[in-house]
Amino acid sequence: MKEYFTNVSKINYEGPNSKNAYSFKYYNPDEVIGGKPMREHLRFAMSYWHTLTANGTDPFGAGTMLRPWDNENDSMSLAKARMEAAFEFMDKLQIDYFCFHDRDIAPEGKDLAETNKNLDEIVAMCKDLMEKYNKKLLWDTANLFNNPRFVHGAGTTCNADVFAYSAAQLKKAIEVGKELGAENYVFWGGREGYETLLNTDMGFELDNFARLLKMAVDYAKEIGFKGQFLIEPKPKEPTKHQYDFDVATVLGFLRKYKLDKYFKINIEANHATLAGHTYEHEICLARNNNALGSLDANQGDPALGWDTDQFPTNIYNSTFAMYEVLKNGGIAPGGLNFDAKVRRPSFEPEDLFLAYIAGMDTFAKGLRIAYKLLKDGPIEDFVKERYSSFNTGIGKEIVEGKVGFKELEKYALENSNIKNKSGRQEMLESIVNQYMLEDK
Ligand code: XUL
Ligand code: CO
Repeated sequence: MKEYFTNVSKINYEGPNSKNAYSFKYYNPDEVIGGKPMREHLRFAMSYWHTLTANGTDPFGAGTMLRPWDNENDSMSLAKARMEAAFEFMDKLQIDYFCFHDRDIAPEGKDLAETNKNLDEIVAMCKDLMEKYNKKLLWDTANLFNNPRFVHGAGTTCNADVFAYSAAQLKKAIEVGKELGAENYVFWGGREGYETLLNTDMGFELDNFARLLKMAVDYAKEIGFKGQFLIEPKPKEPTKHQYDFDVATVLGFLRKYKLDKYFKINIEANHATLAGHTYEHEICLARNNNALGSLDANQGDPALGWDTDQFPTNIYNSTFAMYEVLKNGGIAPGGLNFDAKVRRPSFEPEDLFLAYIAGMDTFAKGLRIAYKLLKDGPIEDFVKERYSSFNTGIGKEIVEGKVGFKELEKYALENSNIKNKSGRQEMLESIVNQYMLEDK
């Protein structure tokens, strides 16, 4: 098979003292941490769209990316070249999983039938390559946002014909997931939201969205698709009000429509910050509701405030994210998908490798620090002690449901000399720093 990335060979672990940019400093895939190899803790995935399909266009200018498949001029040859390159890329970077939208991997044809035919041809090729390279599909999804037909939404459109088209596209994408053994299936509601209530029946749109998801659940059951369904929240962009705003909103929606037992959540860092949360807040909330499904790893830029999808390089953020993942007992069958793109001026093919190395090392380092922090337990011990008033006496009776307002009033009247303890936030932050800086 043709080699695409001729300037880069396999990326190996060389440790923190290596000066070789094309090596891992912290990610050592088979190194065991807490009884599990790093690759199983992290379950890294390549995002097909940012890595193979994107060309660096922005609202102000044309694409800048130089790619080894640029000379392919018909759309199917281009799709095939990208698919071959994708596996070479994952192989060289030791990435075990990948994720795609249906339209990332194969071009649309003149109608849905031809589009599906294109997809079938590429999926067959993908399946062979997955076997050859021993790579797995973390999740697939349907792109229900790019084509102009989705201008008013897909599941939340005002046009029944578009709803039907969306259902058909979704049906096919679930079949593709089954064919390739996808471990999850993601719903990111690209156009599921609205701009103004002046033309929108919000209640009806949400009912319809639930109808579409219910059909997906029924169809998955019918064909025996076993992957976990996931919803990926995002508060805004492209619409002003995205219906799947954040984890809390999605949980409320799923419960209202009795879909909560079929769906978990795919949490993206940049979407969390756009919603005014931290990544770890969203992960913790999902974890506490048994709804943590998978993670899209990236970061935004606080000075910009939109979905910049940058490669994650902030070790505080990756540490806190991995701390939550470890507390969840791991992320499987989810994983860590780099929903991240190189900056427009990082236009050489080598930049793709350097960006993934940066992201993978950032999360590997985060995992190492989080593991030690959790194992030694200074934070956990502090938090446990902070709530210790609920372990005995009146606190225990509250937790056990043995007292109500009257008993508590009696207790409060007799114990009005209340003493609180400090929250010690600065001390705790300095403990985290100590673990960050001392970890080798
Ligand atoms: C968009 C986004 C998507 C989803 C998959 O902001 O995050 O790429 O991850 O559709
Ligand atoms: Co995403």
